[in-house]
Amino acid sequence: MGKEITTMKLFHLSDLHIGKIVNGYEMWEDQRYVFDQILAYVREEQPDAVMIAGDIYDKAVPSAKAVTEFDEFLTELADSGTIILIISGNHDSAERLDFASSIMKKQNIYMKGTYGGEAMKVTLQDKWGDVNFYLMPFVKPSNVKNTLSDLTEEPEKESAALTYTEAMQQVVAAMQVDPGKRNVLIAHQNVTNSGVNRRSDSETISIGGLDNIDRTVFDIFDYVALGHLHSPQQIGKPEIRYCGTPVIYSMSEADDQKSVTVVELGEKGKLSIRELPLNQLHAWYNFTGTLDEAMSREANEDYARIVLTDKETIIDVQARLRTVYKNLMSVEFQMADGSRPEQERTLEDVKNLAPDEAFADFYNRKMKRELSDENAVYIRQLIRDYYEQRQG
Ligand SMILES: [Mn+2]
Repeated sequence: MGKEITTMKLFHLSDLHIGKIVNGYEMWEDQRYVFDQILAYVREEQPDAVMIAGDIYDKAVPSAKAVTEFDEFLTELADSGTIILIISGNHDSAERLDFASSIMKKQNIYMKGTYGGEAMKVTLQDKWGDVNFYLMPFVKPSNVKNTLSDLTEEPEKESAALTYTEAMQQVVAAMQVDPGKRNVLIAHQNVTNSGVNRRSDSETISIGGLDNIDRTVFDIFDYVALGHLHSPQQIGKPEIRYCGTPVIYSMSEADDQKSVTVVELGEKGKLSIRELPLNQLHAWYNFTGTLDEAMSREANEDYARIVLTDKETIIDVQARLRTVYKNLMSVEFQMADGSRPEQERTLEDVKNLAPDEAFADFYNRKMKRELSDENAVYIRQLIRDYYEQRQG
């Protein structure tokens, strides 16, 4: 298209979560600090396309401020002359993201919010020919099943629920990917390698791997630009990749080096991947020790989680810690032997439990008796229904 491109250079981003609030802290400044670095990289590196693999916003109904922030970011991206490819994630409202998408195409912004039976296909060219981009918004098996009912002649097949992997097979089949061309998929799903990937605390949990998609479903693609998991990682091979959030959103990501993933496509079968580091406005600080030790640090603005090992009760612990830790995110207590006081549950404990186990534990503590089998079944069903509806 116009200029001769020798190598196609792509930026891969995801999970911006614009408007996210963490432990009561608004992250506007943190987000803008990182977005400015991304825009500087775009001006410097001049990618042919920028892919944003879902979770643009943190909420399905973003605040006016969140919309304005994204608008500014998008406008500056578009002004650089790059092509922008965007899909919705599980946090986004698919319909809202589709708004004005046909007008935006004229600005080289391709947005795919809803899934109605096919992914959006965008074809770019370089000296080795076509590169086909498939924009696949976040989909649930039920979305896919609705689109299949017209096609299948076998009603008994329709009624059977699809797993995520099966649904994804259908979606990929509908793309009719030409294996002779170079193909890039943009998706926002929970993709696993032999059932495994690396999660972090700022993602919305789902129960029991229900939403796992085996990565082999995507073997036909030259590169798979994924969103959904918040720590950067490859899934089974370098070409199936989560770029991770650009901003740190939880303590479990404290040691992540956040980055922009840069993918350069050569002729079919040739590609290189590198990372451009993104600095954070605030460091995330995780401390375990006595109050005295915690207070010996210089005053700072780190996002801090303090676990205290003091044995005696401390008055006004939050207020005292805040004189040193301006951005105190949480305070917890731990006994000197490493255990926590009896009857106390921390987020760490509960996090390792399945939702139904966490409820049973809560019930047991409140009611001082065990949850009956009958009620346990009921609760499990309730939780399952809830996640099915809310998904992700
Ligand atoms: Mn996300």
